[in-house]
Amino acid sequence: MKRILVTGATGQIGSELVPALRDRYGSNHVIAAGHKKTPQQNLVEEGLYTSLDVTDATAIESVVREYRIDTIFHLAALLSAVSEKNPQLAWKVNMGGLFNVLEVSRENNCAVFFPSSIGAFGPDTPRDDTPQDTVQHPNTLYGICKVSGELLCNYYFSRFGVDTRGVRYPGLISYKTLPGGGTTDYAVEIFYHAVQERKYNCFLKQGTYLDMMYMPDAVRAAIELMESDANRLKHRNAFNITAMSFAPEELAASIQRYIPNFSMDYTVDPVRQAIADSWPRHMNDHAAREQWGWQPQYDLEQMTRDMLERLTAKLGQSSGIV
Ligand code: VAH
Repeated sequence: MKRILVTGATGQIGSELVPALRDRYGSNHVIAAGHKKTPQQNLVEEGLYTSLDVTDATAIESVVREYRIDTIFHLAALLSAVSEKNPQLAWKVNMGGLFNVLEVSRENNCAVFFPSSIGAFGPDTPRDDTPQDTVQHPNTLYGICKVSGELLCNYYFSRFGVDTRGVRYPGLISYKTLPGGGTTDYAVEIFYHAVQERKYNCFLKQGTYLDMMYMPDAVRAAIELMESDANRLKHRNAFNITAMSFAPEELAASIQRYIPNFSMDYTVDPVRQAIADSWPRHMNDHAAREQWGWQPQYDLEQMTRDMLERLTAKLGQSSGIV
């Protein structure tokens, strides 16, 4: 039975991956680790939680040895917009943390899941039907960390035999945690504002197409990739995966089908607009589908309805959903 460590467990992916892993492998086999001293209650009440600074290699090694970890989902990182505000800290956490995890994994025979991103591509990457293998010249610190992370994970596999695997996540949408400083945060914020105020001021302009995915699909992808047959993997770090591609006005129209009086206007954030404009509009994820059976289950309409229903309940609002 796997013994799993999840770093960044209090973040957007971690807060949903940990419960899914605990359901699958048993609560006592999944250690949630975060930099926060006061994590979400469920992470503590439903299993083991430890605070962990991923820039401290000794601390990581101590947790891995204490709990006899054999698999690490390494999610701890600063997101794109936050990283542009503090690139030095972002490099220290994103690359220093990953290097520490890979070194501890090399010494303790752990498999490693690394979440790359559409941010690993840059302005000269083909933006439509973006190939699995293509030009990667990101011009954000976040993207430089992601493409460097992909290369480092591939190196630890080929040089040391560490079982590293990863995906290039699109923008992720979830209702359990608030956005954490990313460029795709609008696609989460919009739902909170739709349910509470029936209006939203979007920081990306109309026509800004980006790949997106609902969190249940993202969590399932991480688990399925780590459980897949290693012999079928021609790629490892990292697989393009996506579920949908939409622009802000299309998401707003989807919400209006359930909340007719919802309205949206725009105040463009030049920093996040520039980041979004350097990313693909839609990736080709054939390699993931062929090599480990990737298949999304949520499209825009299914995600919108589920998000609105769950946020209405979470926020205790009057439904307003037709
Ligand atoms: C961000 N949500 O916006 C993250 C993600 C593809 C975007 O990496 O930074």
